[in-house]
Amino acid sequence: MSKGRFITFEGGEGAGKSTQLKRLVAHLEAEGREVVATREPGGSPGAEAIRELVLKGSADRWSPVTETLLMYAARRDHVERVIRPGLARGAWVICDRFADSTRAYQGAAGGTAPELIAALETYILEGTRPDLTLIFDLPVDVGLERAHTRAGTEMRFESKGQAFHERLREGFLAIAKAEPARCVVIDATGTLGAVEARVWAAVIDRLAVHD
Ligand code: Z5A
Repeated sequence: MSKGRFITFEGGEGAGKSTQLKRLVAHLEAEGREVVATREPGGSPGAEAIRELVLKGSADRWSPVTETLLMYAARRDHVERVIRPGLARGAWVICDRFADSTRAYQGAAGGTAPELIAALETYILEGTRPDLTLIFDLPVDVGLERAHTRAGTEMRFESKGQAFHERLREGFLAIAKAEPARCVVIDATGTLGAVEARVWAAVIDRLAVHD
């Protein structure tokens, strides 16, 4: 059985992750791979129930520490029920947001202590880490403009203001700088086709996809 791979898509609002995730899934399925496309918060029934709680309501409904704990409760369920079983049977698991979103949203932008987040990563993930993380980067105003034009997602985080989103962008770029073996920054400006080509090039380069 071929080895499963775990790829996460990260970045600020409206960076194009969801759109590009579908395109990457199509490329991988065309190569004959089993792909599990999933998302956070959510991805399993229990985690989707927590998503309802955490994404709805006013911007200050939850403190950053409470959000961190809710994200990790959801993540543990998702890892146990979807991510680990998928990887164990050799699937490629492609996840729209994962642990780096907690580091960036609740940590860098929200002010939760990095020590708490690091401890949760250690004890809750127990070694389940992405093989590759694509960090979609674009100017905050462009991302928020794009996010406002798309339908069907919750607005709780978008309403947190420009300074929050600037800290978020810096937080994601700092993660990429600290872990260059795992992370690739994807320039998310330009056409859908141009970004898709950057994503595919990164996956081929880092994961030897044709092996
Ligand atoms: N969150 C957290 O705080 N802590 C955590 O640990 C985790 C999550 C896991 C989930 O929201 C929220 O949870 C998220 C962080 C927080 N904050 N918010 N809001 P979500 O699942 O509802 O949404 P999202 O993950 O933030 O994704 P998004 O903002 O909807 O954007 P996206 O997936 O990156 O982009 P998109 O939907 O593919 O594209 C957005 C629009 O831009 C759409 O109309 C596209 O057609 C358009 N688009 C995409 N690419 C392009 C290009 N290249 N050119 C022009 N237009 C484009």
